[in-house]
Amino acid sequence: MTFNVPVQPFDADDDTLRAHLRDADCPALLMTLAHITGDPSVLPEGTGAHGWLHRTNGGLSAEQQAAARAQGLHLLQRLRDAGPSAPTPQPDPELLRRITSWAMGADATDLVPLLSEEIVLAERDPRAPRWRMAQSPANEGFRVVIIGAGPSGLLAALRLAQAGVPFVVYEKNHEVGGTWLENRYPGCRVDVPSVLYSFSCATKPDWSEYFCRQDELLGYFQAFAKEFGLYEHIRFHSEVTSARWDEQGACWRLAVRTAEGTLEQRASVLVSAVGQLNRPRLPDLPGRERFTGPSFHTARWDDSVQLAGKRVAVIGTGASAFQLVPEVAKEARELLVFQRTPPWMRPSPGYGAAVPAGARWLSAHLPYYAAWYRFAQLAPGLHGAPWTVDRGYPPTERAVSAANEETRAVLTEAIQAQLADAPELLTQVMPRYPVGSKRVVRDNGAWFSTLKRDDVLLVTDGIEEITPQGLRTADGRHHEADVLIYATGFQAERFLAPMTVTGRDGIDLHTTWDGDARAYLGMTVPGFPNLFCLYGPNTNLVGQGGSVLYFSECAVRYLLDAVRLLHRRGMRRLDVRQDVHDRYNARIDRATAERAWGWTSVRTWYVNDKGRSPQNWPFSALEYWDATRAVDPDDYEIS
Ligand code: N01
Repeated sequence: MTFNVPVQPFDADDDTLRAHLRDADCPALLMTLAHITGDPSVLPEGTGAHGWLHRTNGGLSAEQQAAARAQGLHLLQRLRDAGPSAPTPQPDPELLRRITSWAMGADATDLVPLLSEEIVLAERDPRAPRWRMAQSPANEGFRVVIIGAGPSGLLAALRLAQAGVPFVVYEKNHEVGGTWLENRYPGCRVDVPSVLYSFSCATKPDWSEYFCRQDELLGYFQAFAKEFGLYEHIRFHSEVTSARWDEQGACWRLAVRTAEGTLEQRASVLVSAVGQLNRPRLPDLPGRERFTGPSFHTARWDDSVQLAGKRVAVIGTGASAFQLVPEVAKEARELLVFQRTPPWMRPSPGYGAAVPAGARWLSAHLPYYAAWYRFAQLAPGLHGAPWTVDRGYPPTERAVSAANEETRAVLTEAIQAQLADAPELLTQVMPRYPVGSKRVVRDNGAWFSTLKRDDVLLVTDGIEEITPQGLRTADGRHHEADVLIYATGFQAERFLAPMTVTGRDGIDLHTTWDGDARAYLGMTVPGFPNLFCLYGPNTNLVGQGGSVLYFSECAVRYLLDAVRLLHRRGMRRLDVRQDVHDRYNARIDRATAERAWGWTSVRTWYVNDKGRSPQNWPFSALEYWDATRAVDPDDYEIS
């Protein structure tokens, strides 16, 4: 796999170009046209608003789509005839503003700085560090340790390598990929568009599916590590079990468990890239140990267990179950699905679909098309999503605002349309809480067509106990099962577990957090100098449009700026000020109270036992980008 391939010259005839254009995403094509021709009047008025509920081809009429394709053909002909010398200018800020405002359906002046990093040719990497660490005696011995070679850890490794900062990555597994290595249950795939669930500095024009499968994504991260020479920096089978801050030495002292025993290591800066969603949560149900058949969690898939001919029970109806259940139903003799709270589902016809050849061709040959297509996926999250509570509405457990009610109506209609012939099922699956309170899952029709099968049963009575042969529900019924699969999620709130982290004056991170993790910008914690968390507290984006990887890009840029700051000032310790941290978290909590997940009483992994969300970012994706562009030295005690 090669990344960032420059757009390729082409000599295809007109019919071939027309065929490619039939597969174009028309909003992306129109934005590309406006950009390359410098003429935003090609964008049809009254269209283009990319709301949270993406419509296929932006809701453009058939005539508007045909016009876009016709103009696209002229542009392709011009580029073909001009050959490699065809000019492909960067858009100027005003052009960017006009195109982006069209896409957002509102003035998007605030997006221009971000977009000037996004709308670039594949071979450019505007987010790469523009400094290099000097090789000087003062820097001798400086090294960064990254814990984890999942997506965030790999990105941090690349950026440190680009800045010439010595680093090493410790990874407990045998390979890179993190959660995408560990989760390989049938049907596992990304439910964020592939073009967004990849790094802006490693674009891939030929994703095979709009939402690619686990193996393709794992292959992407492996290729990323290989292409950028990261493997040589990674120590596999190496688990950091503890980290202790050494004030005198201004460094972290680490214990790393390896096959050769526990090694002592030193880190000038410590980066936790251990993820949130990789410690399986098994439900606290009586009898769990007594089940006599095979049982396992989705993230610990047991290939040795044959499901064919078996009566299989799946507990849970979250994002993992949504992917798994349709696949298990194809194999098992009978399938029981235990649902506690039904999820809201978002119609996503492209989910599970192949990217047509023409669309891939355009990404590889039409300058900026891939960037504008990525922007079209990113756009809905950049200004937030319809889950902000409107106190005047007034909010109820049905909807928290008029926009939230509208979204509910669209999603309700989509569910009803699929279950017109199954009224009993409809009652069982209709959520009774505001959209956005829990993670909304992708719907391409597979979920309900599976639940409607004769050999599949949805059970909505609460599970009372697990028995040696199955599960007993609150109505007293016993449901026999040969195999039990826990699609019950992760201990997401246990950030950095099971590591022991000891900061200044011997304070313990987990005691400090007391089960309620907080950090400044999701990254730094007072009393724990030079420690940076990636995908840390309150960095989970609920508004669709961004991705975990987008947040990692922001956080890693901030990390690099912190390292640069230390070096520029000849300093060794960077400790976030308590008041800065507290003010920031108070702001997060105030905003959370005004979001559907902070307002509702429905149970979710977004909120911990203390009733607080240590998980979600309550603002727009744009705000995180803006907040992490550079370190403000005034936020830190630097010594
Ligand atoms: O876990 P979940 P997940 N009895 O916690 C149910 C990411 N992800 O693994 O809703 C009965 O969402 C529980 O019920 P309830 C993504 O961020 C990404 O599915 O609590 N049921 C729920 O239905 C996602 O949000 C991808 O009432 C019980 C389910 O188990 C996160 O991972 C793919 C129960 C757990 O759902 C977690 O998703 C997959 C009990 N005693 C996951 N206990 C991508 O594609 C729990 N449940 C990127």
